[in-house]
Amino acid sequence: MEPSLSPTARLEQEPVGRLDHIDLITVKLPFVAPFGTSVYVWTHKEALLMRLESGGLIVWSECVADPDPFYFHETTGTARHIIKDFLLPLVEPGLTFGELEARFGHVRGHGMAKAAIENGLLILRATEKGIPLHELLGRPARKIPSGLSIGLKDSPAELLAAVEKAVAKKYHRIKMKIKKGQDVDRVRAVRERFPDIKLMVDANGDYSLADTERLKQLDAFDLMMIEQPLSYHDIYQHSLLQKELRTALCLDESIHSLDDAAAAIALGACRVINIKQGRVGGLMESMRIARYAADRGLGVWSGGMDETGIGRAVNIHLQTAEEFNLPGDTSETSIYFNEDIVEPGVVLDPEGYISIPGGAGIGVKVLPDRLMKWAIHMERLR
Ligand code: OSB
Ligand code: MG
Repeated sequence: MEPSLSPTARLEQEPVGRLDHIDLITVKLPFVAPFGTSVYVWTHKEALLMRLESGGLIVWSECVADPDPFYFHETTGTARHIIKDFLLPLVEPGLTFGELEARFGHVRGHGMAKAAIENGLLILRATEKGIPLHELLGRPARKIPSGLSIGLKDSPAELLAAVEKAVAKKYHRIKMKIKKGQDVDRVRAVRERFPDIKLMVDANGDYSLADTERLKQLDAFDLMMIEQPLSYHDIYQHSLLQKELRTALCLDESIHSLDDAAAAIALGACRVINIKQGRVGGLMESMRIARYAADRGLGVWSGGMDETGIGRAVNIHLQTAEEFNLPGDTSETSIYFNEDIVEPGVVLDPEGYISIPGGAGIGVKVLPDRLMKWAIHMERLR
């Protein structure tokens, strides 16, 4: 294939494999501790996993949707419905990934459902070729910087303790969740105690333009960025807010596609983009957004949905792309789970980096006993 093609253009020409069987398995894993945000407090990760079987190979992918529509409108329930009734019937061997994406384009939205299939088929393709996923994406291996997302805590003391642990682990940047009433004072407390750490905040859309003066107070703390301060649905108002703030804004919830990213950049609505591969419909659109945004001087990082080891591994492979120029929300498995469903888990090296799991595909193995222990639903689609 022509070496001049971009990695995504090359991927578009790869053939989609034959699917002998496809199963959806829902697991419900307890979190080590509740994860609090301005929109909800999660105590478990309920994940919709996809098992793809082809010519004796078995690979897995993960739909990043939650069972509830509190962070994003898609849920494990809507994803199951869209996958089963609309997307899977469009998957045929002999298609290229570009053609598959075009077919999926007929279904409006539902990026998390689309991503589960597209990523699964890309992982299958890499596994068939005997290469790691990042190599199929056209990227050499590199050590991935780590980042932690610290949920809302009951007290400043608990927050400081969590930050202290993360600093000791050498996380490359620390994000703390904020919400109205748990913002300026909390950030000040962390900043006073840790003057030099790379720190950012995520509001998950808790504020409105009426809170501009309050948000301006955050300019005093040398934050890397403020993630999604305004509505989950907004781009324009963020562009007005960005003009009032010195601190960079980062969009998460509002960005569902390359077109959204282009609109946000054209409007000056953010200086950083959090790319969640599920939220934007999969790895190929993620790479397009990353290229587009990095070429225009934006910060780009890979977000997380507190995934099991399957989705976590996908995010790690994606971040081999050099357009991901900031540490993302990729933390150690043990931050969320005592018992994950895969091996090996994610661990940080002494400098806080994450290494790419070796071997073909995503490089992690699903443990059948763990899967059975935590599964709450199973369904064969094909
Ligand atoms: O807003 O980035 C977010 C988790 C679930 C839903 C939304 C968000 C998050 C996180 C955690 O911040 C990211 C992670 O550690 O995977
Ligand atoms: Mg966020």
